[in-house]
Amino acid sequence: MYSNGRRMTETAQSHLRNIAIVAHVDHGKTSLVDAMLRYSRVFRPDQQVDELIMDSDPQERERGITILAKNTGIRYGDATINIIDTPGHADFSGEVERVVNMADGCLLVVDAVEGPMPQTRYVLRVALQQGLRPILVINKIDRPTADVPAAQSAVQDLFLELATDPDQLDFPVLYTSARNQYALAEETDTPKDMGPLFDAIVERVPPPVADPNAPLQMLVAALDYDNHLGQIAVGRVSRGRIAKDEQVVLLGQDDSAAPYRVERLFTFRDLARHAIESASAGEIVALSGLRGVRIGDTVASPTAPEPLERMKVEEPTVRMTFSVNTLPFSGREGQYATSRMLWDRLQRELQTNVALRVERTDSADEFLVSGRGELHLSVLIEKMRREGIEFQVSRPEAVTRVIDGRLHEPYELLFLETRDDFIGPVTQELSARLAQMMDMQSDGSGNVRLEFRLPTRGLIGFQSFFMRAARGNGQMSTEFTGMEPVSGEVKPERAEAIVSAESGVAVTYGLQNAQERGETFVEPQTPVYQGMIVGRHNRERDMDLNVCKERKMTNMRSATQEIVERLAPAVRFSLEEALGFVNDDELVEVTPQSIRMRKRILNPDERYRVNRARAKATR
Ligand SMILES: Nc1nc2c(ncn2[C@@H]2O[C@H](COP(=O)(O)OP(=O)(O)OP(=O)(O)O)[C@@H](O)[C@H]2O)c(=O)[nH]1
Ligand SMILES: [Mg+2]
Repeated sequence: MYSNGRRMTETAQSHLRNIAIVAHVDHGKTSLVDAMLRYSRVFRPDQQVDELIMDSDPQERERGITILAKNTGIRYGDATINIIDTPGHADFSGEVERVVNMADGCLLVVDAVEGPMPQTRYVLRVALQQGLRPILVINKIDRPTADVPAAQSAVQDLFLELATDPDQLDFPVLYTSARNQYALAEETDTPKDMGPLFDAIVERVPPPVADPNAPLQMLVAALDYDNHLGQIAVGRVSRGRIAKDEQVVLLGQDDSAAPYRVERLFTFRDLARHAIESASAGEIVALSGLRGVRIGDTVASPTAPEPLERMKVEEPTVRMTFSVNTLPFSGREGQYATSRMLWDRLQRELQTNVALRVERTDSADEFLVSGRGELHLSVLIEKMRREGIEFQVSRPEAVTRVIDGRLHEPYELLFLETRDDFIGPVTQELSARLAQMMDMQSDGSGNVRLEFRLPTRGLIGFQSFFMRAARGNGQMSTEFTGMEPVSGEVKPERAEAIVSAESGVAVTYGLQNAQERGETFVEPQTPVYQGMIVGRHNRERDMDLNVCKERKMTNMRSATQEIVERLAPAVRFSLEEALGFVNDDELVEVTPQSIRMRKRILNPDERYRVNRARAKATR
C-alpha cells in the first residue's frame, strides 16, 4: 500500500501549487481570484457570475472587504493550484498569520496607483518570514493614473528591506488588471487573458516538498461548518498521508489528545469541496469527524502523536467588555443571553478567531474581549447580533502592558488619503488625540497623503470622525509599530450626552426641548428608558431631560398657535459610531434590532452621587 502510495504521491505533488494572495486592503486580491476562477472556466461563459465571489460572508459583502481568509482550488492544465485569499485590512492580520503555513508561494498584489501601503509591508514580512516564494503582481494597470514603474521600484525597496533569503529577491513580476481579467508577463505585452499569471505560478512557485511516508501530521488552519457533517477542519498535510475512515488523534491545547475517525475527506475544487478517499503530504484538505477541534490543533497519526507548533499570532491592541444586557428592555428584541450563554458563545468564537482573546473579569456578567483593532471587535459584535443575541459592550480601549515596571501602550502609524480641504479639521482632531504628523504629500491636484504617529488610544473612534469630516473622500490605514510608555491625555472633542430622565415613550414636545440643547438620537414614539442616551448636548456636561414630556394642554389657545411642531430628524449612529461616542461611564446596548447607548448607572440621583464621590476621591 505505502510503496504504491509513494509513487502516486510524488506525481501528485509535482502538479500541486499552494499559494496565498496577500496585499494591502482593496488592492484587488479577491478580484484577482475572481479572474483566475473565470479563466479556469468554473463558470460557463454565458453564466451570470457575482463579483468578488470569495467574499461570501454577508458582512464582507456589505463592508466591501474580505474578513476571513478562504481556500479554493483551481485546475490549470495538469496542475492544481490551491489559492488562499486573505484580508488586507490590518484588523484582520491574524487571518494572514493563520493561513500562511499552508502555502509555498504568495502573490503579493500591489495597486499600480497607490504603490505599496502599510499593510503591503506587513503581509510581505509575514510571507517572507514563512519562507514563501513571492510573485509580485502589479494590479489595476488599467487605471488612468497607474504609475507602474514607481509602484514596482517602491516594492523592490521593500523586498530588499524584508527578504530573509537572497532567493526571495529573484521574483517574477506580473502586470494585471483583475477587473478586465488579463495578466501580462511584460508591461508592453498585448492584453489577452490570465494565462501568464498561471504560467508564472506553475513555473516559479515550488511544488510542496514533504515526506509522504512519515506518520501523518496536519496543522488545522481553518474551520468550516456544515449542517450535515458538523465541524470541518482544514489544513495542509505536512507529513504522511490521510485517508477516509482512518483513525487519527487530535492534539489540542494543553497537551490534550483525543482519538477520532476521519469521517469524510475533501479537497477544494473551484468553489466546492470535492470528496476524496485519501491525500498525501503537501495537499490542502478538509475533513469531518473531529469534535471540539480548534485552529492550531494538530491532526496526527496515533503511532506518532507529535504536535506541530501552533501558528504565531500577534498580541491584541484593543479591548472592550462584553456583558449581559441588564436593561429594562432586555429580551424584547432578541434572545436574552445569560452570562453562561455569552461566555459559551465567546469561547466558540475562539475556535476560529485566532487573534481574539477572552478573559473573565471580577463580575460574573462581564467579559474582557481583546482584538487587533476596533473593526476586528465590531465585526464580531455585528455577527453576534445577527445571530439574535442581545448584550452590551463598553467603549474600546487600548491594551496596556507593564514592561520593566512601566505602563506601556500600543502605538501606530496612521496613513490618510483625502482632499486637501479636509486637512484642517483632520489635523486638529488628531492633535487632540496625541498624534504627531510625520509626513504630508500633495499631488498638486487636491489630493493629499498624510502620515501620523499616535497611540492606539488616540485612534479609537477616529475612523467615524474621519469618514464624517471628509464626507467619504478619504481612506485610512494603520500599522502597529510597537509598545511605548504611556504619556499624555487624549481629549477627544465630544460634546456630552442628553440622557432620558424617565422611562416611557419619547414625544415630539420632549424631543423639541432636547433639540434646543443639541441633537437627538430617537424619533417620536420610540420607547426610551431612564438613563438611555437620547441625544448629544451642546455643552460639556451631561444633561438629564424628560423626552417623554407632553405639552401642557391647559391653555388651548397657545397650544393651537404652536401646532406646527418642527423637529429635526434623529441622528442615527452605526455600531462603530456608537462605540466611538460612548464614554467610560456608558455602554452600547446591542440587540438584533437596535443599537442604543446608555449610562452605566441608569438612575440619575445615584449617578450624580457616584460621580461626586469619585470627583472628591481624585481631588
Ligand atoms: N480599475 C481596477 N479596479 C480593480 C482592479 N482589481 C480590483 N479592482 C477594484 O478594487 C476594489 C477592491 O477590490 P477587491 O478585490 O475587493 O480587493 P481586495 O484586495 O480583495 O480587498 P480586501 O480583501 O478587503 O483587502 C474593487 O472595487 C475592485 O473592483 C483592477 O484591476 N482594475
Ligand atoms: Mg478581498
